[in-house]
Amino acid sequence: MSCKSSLEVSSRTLSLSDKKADDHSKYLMARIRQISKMGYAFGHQDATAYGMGWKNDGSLYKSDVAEVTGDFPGVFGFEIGHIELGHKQNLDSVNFGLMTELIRKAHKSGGIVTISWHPNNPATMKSAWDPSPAVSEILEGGLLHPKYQAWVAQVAEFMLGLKTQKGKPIPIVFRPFHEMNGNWFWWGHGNCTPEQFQSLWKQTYDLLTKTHNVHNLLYCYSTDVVKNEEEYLKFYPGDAYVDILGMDLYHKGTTKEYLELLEDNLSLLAQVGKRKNKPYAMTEGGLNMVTVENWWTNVLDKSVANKGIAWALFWRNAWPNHFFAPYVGQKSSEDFKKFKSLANVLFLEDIQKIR
Ligand code: BMA
Repeated sequence: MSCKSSLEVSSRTLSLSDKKADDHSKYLMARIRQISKMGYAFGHQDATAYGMGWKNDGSLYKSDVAEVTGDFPGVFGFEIGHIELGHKQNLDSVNFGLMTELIRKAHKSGGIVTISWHPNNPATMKSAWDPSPAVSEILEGGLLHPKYQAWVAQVAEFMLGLKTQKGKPIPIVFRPFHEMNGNWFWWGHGNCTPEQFQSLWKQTYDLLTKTHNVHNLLYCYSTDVVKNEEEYLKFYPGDAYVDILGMDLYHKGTTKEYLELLEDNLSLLAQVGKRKNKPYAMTEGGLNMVTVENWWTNVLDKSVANKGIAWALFWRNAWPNHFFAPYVGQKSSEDFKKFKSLANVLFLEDIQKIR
């Protein structure tokens, strides 16, 4: 006899953008909604793939965050840039086979998995940061449409391959084409029109859901910092194509500026999320090298605690001058432990209970 929680049973009645979304995806959505009622989950990009001074070769399971606090993040971010090229590893040198295994482990332990995608520029084959016009060429009717279809087929194959040991699909929060209101990606502001962006989103969505029958994805729309709601929704493809709303909010200026930025942007995100009845999250963020000792409790939690976000995901611990979560001995690690112990801050052990 299977023993399903009441959350799992009630989740069956949830309606997602993908009308054929599987029950596991609906259950993930129900858990995400529940999380935001209790606090917010801490997330980390590539948490188990590598950290400061180490790289997972397949024989370990650890994370900088767990070394500091004793617990893993509640949300695990992964990145599939270069899957479209058929490469064995992503743009940050994470092997896709290992990634699949780490996603399986994160899911099995009760964590939430979110995947971003920084595809190369399909027109020039340079990186995602090459702003040369490309979107019009990959849309239906464009010269590069067949190539783009093949790219999405690779994404579909990866997503369909995400299964538990028992062969059940693993639900994923998929966050393609993010920060589109900025001008640094080929799908971003100034490099395509909002209408072209919306077509790109819908065509990708249709290819995944209809052509390839991928039904384990929740679709997350996430901008960079915005000035107002109009800017937030400028590229929005429509409620029928989005399940979760997000924003990427990095601390780049002074602390005072970041506090204001969080207040303004997350209040706006909350407003849109509530009106649309969609959960919302800080889909990326952090202070590079966490140079402020009490940043977690005094800057971050202070401003995000009452906003209703489901999670806040911090970017990858890549190099000594590019990391967003503490490691053992790092300046902010004592404060990070305090942060973890706050009742509203949910790490893996807390998330496990939401089921
Ligand atoms: C950026 C940097 C890059 C990385 C990219 C995709 O913010 O971390 O080094 O390649 O994200 O993960």
